[in-house]
Amino acid sequence: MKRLITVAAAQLGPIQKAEGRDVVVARMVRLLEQAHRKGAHVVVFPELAFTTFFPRWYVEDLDEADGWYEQTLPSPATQPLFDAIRRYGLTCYLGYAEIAHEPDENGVLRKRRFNTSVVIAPSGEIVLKYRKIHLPGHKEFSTLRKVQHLEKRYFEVGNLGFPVVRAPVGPVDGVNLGMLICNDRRWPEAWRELGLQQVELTMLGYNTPAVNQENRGFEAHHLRNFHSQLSIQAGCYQNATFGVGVAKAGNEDGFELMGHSIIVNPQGEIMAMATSWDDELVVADCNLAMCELGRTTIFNFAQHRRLEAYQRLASQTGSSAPAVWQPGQGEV
Ligand code: CDT
Repeated sequence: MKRLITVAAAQLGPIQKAEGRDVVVARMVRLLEQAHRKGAHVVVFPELAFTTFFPRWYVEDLDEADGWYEQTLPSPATQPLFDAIRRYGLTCYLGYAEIAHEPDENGVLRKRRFNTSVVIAPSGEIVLKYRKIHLPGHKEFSTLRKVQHLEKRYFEVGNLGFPVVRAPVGPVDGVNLGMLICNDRRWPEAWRELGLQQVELTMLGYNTPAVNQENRGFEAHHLRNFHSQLSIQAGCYQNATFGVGVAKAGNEDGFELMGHSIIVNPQGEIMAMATSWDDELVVADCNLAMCELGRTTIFNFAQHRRLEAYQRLASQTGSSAPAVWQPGQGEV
């Protein structure tokens, strides 16, 4: 039996450093209006959707950067977005920078900063929260790089694991919803955590520089998008899930972010793709029943996974060099 929902990727064009939340929120509300007109049930926005990609800017004292973060959600500035979600009866994925006042791992209450995403129900209620785990970049100002990527300075590693929840979406009573944020999409372990919870719709936003800025060797420009799509398509196929990858794209104060937002099916095929570097909505009709084929056959995890052979996966972080074979030694 078909379980059909219409999914929208709401790509955002650039947000300049000086631009205020009110302007961005108005642009997002326009995308929600379009999504409603096109019959969408769920809308996915990018990572850190309310601001420019601020981790490219160095600040000495993080407290001076509080303006980039949300202290509450909604706030007076973001309330129009929640009003539109409720008006149009949409489910929504939203990425934002979060300040939380909560105990740390030692039980000490303090101000904490996370790169966060939430699923918002049509009622405006927060259904699920995820805090980015694979933070790329570096903590201190780097003289080696062409452009700073200070996510490790601005955010703590997420402490909520990779949650999945079953919630109503549009006409379908229960959809298994999961989230990733940007760099997470490159890590098969993150996808598998979701796959092991039978995720059916994996939503992720990204801010990906259009060129490699590490300054440690040449990477052809077209590979930026190739690697992004390769990761999302493989993650969807190997975990039998639909996927929505949504960019913040375009030229932010002279720094380019790639676009190419996509909606992918559980076979790993791209169903729809953005073609601009601007605000753009792309939609696809997704039959969630498609997830069952992979989940019950080639990726039937209960039948085919071999934990006894995966010991390194959860015990070793960095790679280690293998044993060296010598001629005459025989089989190692
Ligand atoms: N925002 C984010 O995670 N961006 C990274 C850039 C990697 S280069 C430091 C990404 O994986 O797209």
